[in-house]
Amino acid sequence: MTEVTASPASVLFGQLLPGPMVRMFDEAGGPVPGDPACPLPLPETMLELYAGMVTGRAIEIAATALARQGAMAAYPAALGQEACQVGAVSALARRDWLFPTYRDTVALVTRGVEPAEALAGPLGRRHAGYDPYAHASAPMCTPLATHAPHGVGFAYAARYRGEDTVALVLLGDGATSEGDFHVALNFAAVLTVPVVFLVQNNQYAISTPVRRQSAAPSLAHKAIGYGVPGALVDGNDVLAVYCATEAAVHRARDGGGPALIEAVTFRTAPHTTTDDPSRYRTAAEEARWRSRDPLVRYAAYLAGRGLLTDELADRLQRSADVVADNLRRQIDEAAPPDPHEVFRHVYAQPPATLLAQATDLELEDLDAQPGHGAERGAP
Ligand SMILES: Cc1ncc(C[n+]2csc(CCOP(=O)(O)OP(=O)(O)O)c2C)c(N)n1
Ligand SMILES: [Mg+2]
Repeated sequence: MTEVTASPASVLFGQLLPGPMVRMFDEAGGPVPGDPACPLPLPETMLELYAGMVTGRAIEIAATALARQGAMAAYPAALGQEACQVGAVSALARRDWLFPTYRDTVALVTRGVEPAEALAGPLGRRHAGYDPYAHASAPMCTPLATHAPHGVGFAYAARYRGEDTVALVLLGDGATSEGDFHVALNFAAVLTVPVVFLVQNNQYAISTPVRRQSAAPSLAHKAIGYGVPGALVDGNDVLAVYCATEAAVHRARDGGGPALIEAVTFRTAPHTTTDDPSRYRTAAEEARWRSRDPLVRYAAYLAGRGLLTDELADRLQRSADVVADNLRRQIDEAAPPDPHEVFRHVYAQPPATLLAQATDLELEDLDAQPGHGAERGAP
């Protein structure tokens, strides 16, 4: 399976139209027929990818439970998408930059962000929660695709300064219908910007299935209109995602310009903890995708290659459980957020409307103190 004759970048991105879906192992974790698209990573890298997915899943389960217990208003879990996020981010160099969405907690944790910091947004805590510069990761973006032009501008600016930074922009299937996605692809292509767009096609944009989102043969096909090569990848095969992203990142760093990767996957969780997916998808569809669980498939693959024993799998699960326990403890023990924080670090000179709201909040604080409400004439 390690026999790769041409470079992965030329195989995957040598033409604009996506080729057949890239897979390094099949749905049972067995070998795929034909030539592999990429050489295999080192065994330790393959195990790191597995450990990252196990930890990612433990965090997503813990975060979902915390949301259901009221610690967050809602949580958009990426259960089922661990291979996409761990595989893509692991292909970056430290100096590269990640541009994540609200669903990319696992991607941020893979980048080294503390889980509790990565969850700051849904927890309603301080701004991004983490230091973007310390982790070369932009704040999570909730407006769909607005971070795509940011990623392009960032990578363009880095190249202008003589740095060889590549930006990885993560997007959802629904986000590919946004104007910003198209603007970003166009600028990136015309200016040969070192940016990789990775679409996690998890089949739904809230309740809208991808077939009602786009009439394109695949989302990777959208690239050709901009002169960008597209690749279709099995998003539940972590080695395929890793290999395609690594090839795209190298190509971008070498001056080859942007690429679009569509990673085909499924969110087994609801859109957020406030959503009821039984309203728009069937139990049969969910069961079909659960049988392609990226962790189960990869564990079978690694076991088949003699790299993962039951004992090692247990050990990795136990360390992931410790990470999830720490997350729960940190969130339980954290002081409540200071609501005044939202007014800080946004504007050098805050507009009058914001200043008025900040003053109202301070007056409310005063009212809450014994004796003050009466002085201001409050009932
Ligand atoms: C510009 C914009 N419009 C609408 C929304 C509301 N919204 C939040 S998530 C979402 C669906 C996004 O689907 P997709 O891009 O597939 O990402 P996924 O949630 O599946 O990861 C929508 C419409 C938004 N956040 N931003
Ligand atoms: Mg989606």
